[in-house]
Amino acid sequence: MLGLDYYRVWDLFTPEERMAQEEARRFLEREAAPHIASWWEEGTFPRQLIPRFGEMGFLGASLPEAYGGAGLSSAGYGLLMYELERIDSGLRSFASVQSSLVMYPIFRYGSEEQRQRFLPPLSRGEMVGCFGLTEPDGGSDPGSMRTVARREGSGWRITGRKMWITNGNLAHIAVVWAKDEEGIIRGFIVPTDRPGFTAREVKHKMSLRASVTSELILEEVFVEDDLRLPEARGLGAPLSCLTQARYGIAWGAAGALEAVFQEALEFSRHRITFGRPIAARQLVQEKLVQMVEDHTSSLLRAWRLAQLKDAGTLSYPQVSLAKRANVRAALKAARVAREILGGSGITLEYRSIRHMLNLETVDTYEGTYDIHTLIVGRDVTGESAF
Ligand code: TGC
Ligand code: FAD
Repeated sequence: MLGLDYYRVWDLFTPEERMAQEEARRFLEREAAPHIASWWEEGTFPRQLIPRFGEMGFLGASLPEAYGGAGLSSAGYGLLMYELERIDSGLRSFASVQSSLVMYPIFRYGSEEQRQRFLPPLSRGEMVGCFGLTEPDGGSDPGSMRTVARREGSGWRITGRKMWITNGNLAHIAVVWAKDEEGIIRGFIVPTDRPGFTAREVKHKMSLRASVTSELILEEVFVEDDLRLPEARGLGAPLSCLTQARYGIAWGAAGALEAVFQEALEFSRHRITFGRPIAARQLVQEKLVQMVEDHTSSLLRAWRLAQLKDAGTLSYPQVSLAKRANVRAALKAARVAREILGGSGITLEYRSIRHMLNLETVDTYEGTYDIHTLIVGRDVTGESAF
C-alpha cells in the first residue's frame, strides 16, 4: 500500500497506472533509496541506473510505443515523476530532461527520420540527452539568447554558451536552441563529440548534488541541416518543451513532500521530550497537518492537470500555477520537517535536509517562482509585468 494519500486520490487512477507506480516504488526503494545519501554526498549521479530506468519505462513514458515510449497516460507519467522525486529531485531531473526536454522536442518538432534514429535509443537509456536553453547572462528571459546558428553550405555553424545544463557531461546529444541570421530561434540536435563542443561540469553545488550540471561551450560547431528540428521556429518551441517538464515537476514536488512528511511523522512519534512524544504536542501537530493539507492540494492540482492534458485543453499558465505552488509547498514542508527533526535534521542520515536543499533548485529551474507568478499574473490580468 502506498503512503500519504489523505483524500484517496490514488483511487482516481486506473489499475494500470497504479501498478506502474507501485512497480516504480518497489524498484526505487530497492535500487536507489539505500544509496541516495551517499551519491548526494559524493556529488555523483548513478550512471549505472540509466539503462535500468529505460527498462522500467521511466524515459519517454508517455510517448508512443512505436518510438520506444511506454504509451502511458499523462497521469501515469506524472506518477513516475512522483516516485522518482520521492527519492531525490536529481533522479527525477534526469528522467524529466531525457523525456520532456530531449525526447519530446524530437517527437514534436523532429522529422520522422530523426524520431526513428534518436527516440528508441533514448528510451532505452543507451543514449543520453541534454537541453541547452539557459545562458550565463540570464535564464528567465530566454528570448534574449546570444547563441547563434549561421548557415554554411549544407549545414549550420553554432556558437555560444549555455549554462546550468542538466546531464551536460553525460550527454551524447544536446538539444541546443540558437538564433539564426534573421533572429529566429531554432532547435538543433548537436552530437556532443563534434569538434568545438565542450561540456564543463559545475562543481561545489549545495543542491541537486546527485545530478550532473554543466556549462556547454559551442565554438563554431558544425551540424548538418538534417540535425535541425524542422518544425521548431521561434521561442514558442523551447517554451512548449518547458511546459512538459514543468508538468512533471508539479507531480515530482508532491512526491518530495510525501517523503519529508513521512520522515517527520515517524520521528515525532518516537522522539520523547518532557515525558511524551513530540507528536503529542499541538505545535508539532500543526506543522504535520499543514504538510498533509499542502500534499493533498498538490496532488489534486497535479491530477487535474493530467486530465486537462489528456483532453488537450491544458494551458501553460495552468501548468505554471501548479509548478509554482507545488514546489513552494514542498520546499516549505522540507524546511519544517528539518525543524521537527531538531539537530538530527541537519545530517544526511535523514532525508529532509537533502530534499530541502534540492528543492531550492527546483524552485528556481524551469522558471523561477517569480517568473511563474508573472506568467499567471499576465494570464489573469491581461497585463505583462515582466
Ligand atoms: P512570450 O511572448 O510569453 O512567449 C513567446 C511565444 O511562446 C508561447 N509560450 C509558450 N508556449 C508553450 N508553453 C509555454 N510555457 C509558453 N510560454 C510562452 C507564447 O504564447 C508565444 O507564442 P506566440 O505564438 O504568440 O509567439 O515570450 P516572453 O519572451 O515574454 O517569455 C517570457 C517567459 C517568462 C514566459 C518565458 O521566457 C519563460 O518561461 N521564462 C522562464 C525560462 C525557463 O523556465 N527556463 C527553463 C530552462 S530548462 C530547465 O530549467 C531545465 S531544469 C531540469 C529539469 O527539468 O529537471
Ligand atoms: P535570472 O533569470 O538571472 O533571475 C535572477 C532572479 O531575478 C530570480 O530570483 C528571478 O526570479 C528574478 N527575476 C528575473 N526576471 C524578473 C522579473 N522580470 N521580475 C521579477 N523578478 C525577476 N537550464 C537549461 O536550459 N537546461 C537545463 O537542463 C537546466 N538545468 C538546471 C539545473 C540546475 C541545477 C539549475 C540551478 C538550473 C538549471 N537550468 C537549466 C537553468 C534554470 O532554468 C535557470 O537557472 C532559471 O531559469 C533562472 O535563470 P537564472 O539562474 O539565470 O536567474
